[in-house]
Amino acid sequence: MTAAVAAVDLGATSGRVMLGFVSHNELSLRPVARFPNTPVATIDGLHWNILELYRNVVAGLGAAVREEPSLQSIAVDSWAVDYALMRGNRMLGNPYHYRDERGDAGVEKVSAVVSAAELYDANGLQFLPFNTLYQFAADAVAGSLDQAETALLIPDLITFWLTGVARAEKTNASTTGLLNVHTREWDDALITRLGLPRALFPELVEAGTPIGTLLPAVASDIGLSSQAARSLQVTAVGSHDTASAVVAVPATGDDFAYISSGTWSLVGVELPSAVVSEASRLANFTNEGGVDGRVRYLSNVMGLWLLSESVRTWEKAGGCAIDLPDLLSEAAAVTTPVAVFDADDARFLAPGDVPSRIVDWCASNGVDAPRTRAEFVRSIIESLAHAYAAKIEQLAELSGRSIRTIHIVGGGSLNALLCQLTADRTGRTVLAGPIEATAIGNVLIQARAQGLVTGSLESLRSLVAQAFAPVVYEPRSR
Ligand code: LFR
Repeated sequence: MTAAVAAVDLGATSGRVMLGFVSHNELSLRPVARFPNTPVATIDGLHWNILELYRNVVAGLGAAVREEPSLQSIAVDSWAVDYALMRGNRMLGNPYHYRDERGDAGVEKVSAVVSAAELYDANGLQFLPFNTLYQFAADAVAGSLDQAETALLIPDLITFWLTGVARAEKTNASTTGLLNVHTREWDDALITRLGLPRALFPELVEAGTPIGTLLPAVASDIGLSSQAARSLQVTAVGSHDTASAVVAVPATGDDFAYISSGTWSLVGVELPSAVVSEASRLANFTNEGGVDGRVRYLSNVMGLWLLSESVRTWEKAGGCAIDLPDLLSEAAAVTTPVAVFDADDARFLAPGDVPSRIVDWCASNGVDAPRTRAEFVRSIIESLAHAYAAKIEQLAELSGRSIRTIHIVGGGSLNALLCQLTADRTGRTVLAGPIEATAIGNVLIQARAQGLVTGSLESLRSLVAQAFAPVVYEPRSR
């Protein structure tokens, strides 16, 4: 029997509500709502417009139950690391965006207490200046933690608003830097050492755990009777979007790497246990928690943010919209060599004029900068493919995994130039798609919790491979 579940997937630039239809041999997806996620800068920094997001989530769920009144389950995933501080039911402030610079003060504070090596031993995470623990340290300095009773990561906050139940789902909790990499429990020793209140951190749950039913007011907002609402479960899935995306990589065997390519590109392999060697720490590879206790051993590459932020800059300057497919075709037609810059340079993290920063990078590295928009785009895509290739070699070496194929999932899998250049620069076959891997991973873990499908991640992945055949890119000789 095919049944329907709803995935709420909040990305850094847009959100969506998707219906997923699943049985033991069928999987399909239907979008019911898409909405922009536009951050807001105020005098105290860069914030998520969380209430607007929630309003869109509720409206999207309303559309979902109108289309599928027998909906069985709902689950939420989003980008990682960011959170709201709560006192009882009250949100104490608007959540900050991870691209806000306040984390930098937190980095200094944390490093004065715990060395980078000790931290990696405890949490196994790559250094990113916005990891939650640095944001907490900045909050502590600002006195913002004084009134707080609980901290809820974004998907946990939305789930709390839907159900009234406050939990911390483990895949996303692993990105806080406060979960122990080996036990996958809150690291009490580290939390105490950092002077953070232990009570801030809710009970942990695994992906696949039922969380609760909708609050009566929410049920009525989405147009469900309270009786119908009783048979609709809100479920925890891999609530870190990347964890859900990795669930839906249509791979067979284990000699593959994945690139979850969206605002960020997460380049990694899935492992049974963490790699916390000194070489891994120095290479800044992370051990994030995956669904079913797997380890997402990966590295963040700056990603298509470089392109979207460039387009935003040009559109602002020109006052008119840019046709991205046209620009990508022009970039594909560029035949002159273009600069390959370090996509991970810290200067590209904050919102702003990325093309000028590329010119700066080229000037400080003695390289000719791109001149036309097509050249900039080509330079960005060549630089991303170059970064992917370097990370894939490091991954193979640090993890001991042999990597035969590379799965690109997420929005970037639609970018033929990026997929082909990745095949060329890595010398490996690239299998592109599905585009909506995150929503699919979210749907599948709900479906498994509902008993609609059974089995390991491998059997879920074979369902994905059947339903969404990837596009193949073979490496061209250079
Ligand atoms: C991707 C992602 C990455 C995380 C970054 C910030 O959407 O979740 O995995 O490092 O956003 O949260």
